Amino acid sequence: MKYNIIKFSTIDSTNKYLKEHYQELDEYTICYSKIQTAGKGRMVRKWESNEGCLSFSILLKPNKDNVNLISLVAGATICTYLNRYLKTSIKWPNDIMCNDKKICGILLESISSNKIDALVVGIGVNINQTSFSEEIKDKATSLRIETNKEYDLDILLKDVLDIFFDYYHKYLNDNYEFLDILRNNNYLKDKIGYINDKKYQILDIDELGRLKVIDENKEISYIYSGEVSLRDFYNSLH
Ligand code: BT5
Repeated sequence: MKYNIIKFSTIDSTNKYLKEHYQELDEYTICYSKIQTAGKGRMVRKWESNEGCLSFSILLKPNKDNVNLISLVAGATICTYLNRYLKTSIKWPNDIMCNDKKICGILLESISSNKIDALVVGIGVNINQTSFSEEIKDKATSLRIETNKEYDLDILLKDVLDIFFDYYHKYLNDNYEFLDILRNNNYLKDKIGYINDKKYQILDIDELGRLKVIDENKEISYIYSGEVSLRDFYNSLH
């Protein structure tokens, strides 16, 4: 698989860079930076990306519907990779968890006029950090904290990209093998969570990548996108 990596030592955000330059860049360009000074999370949230975080973004120009699934492709990729070293699971739709702490976050952004012109998949994986800011220190972890080892980020990036492009090309050919990874490593399974402030029990992830949930009246729904709050679960941990 041919791709091109543009490497920075410091940048504001690798997602922002690809969004600004997508017209002159080839599909499968990767933007990778040692440090991001303004790493983005979803909505207006921030992603802390000091040295030791593997922060990169992938430029895609797919000609396909259902592109939301690409963030699940990215989640399955990181879970597959990290599970070589430790047990991680996917908090649908795009957080990777280890010991009830977040080890990776994913941000899928699209650039569109009439149709989708390009997609940027941003991935931040905590690898060599030994500490986090006060704000997230109780809910973040890194591969190094969990395994007591240090890792070479350049080698790691290549291994992760190999897995990503394997799942991605299968997805382009309608092979949704990556969904098995999500189902078999489903952090939310059987937990009680809130979606838009409504309480559900989480059942599974279906063949379209949707979250299957059941409410207190035993009514089943399928959630396409959104966020699950596990506030009762986390309160019970502390
Ligand atoms: C995400 O947002 O988890 C998406 C993160 C995507 C980051 C990548 S890095 C490469 C690319 N370039 C970018 O600018 N972004 C992408 P969200 O689900 O909204 O989670 C954000 C929340 O996670 C924050 O409000 C914090 O609570 C927490 N958080 C921030 N930094 C963290 C870190 N390093 N580790 C664990 N949790 C963190």
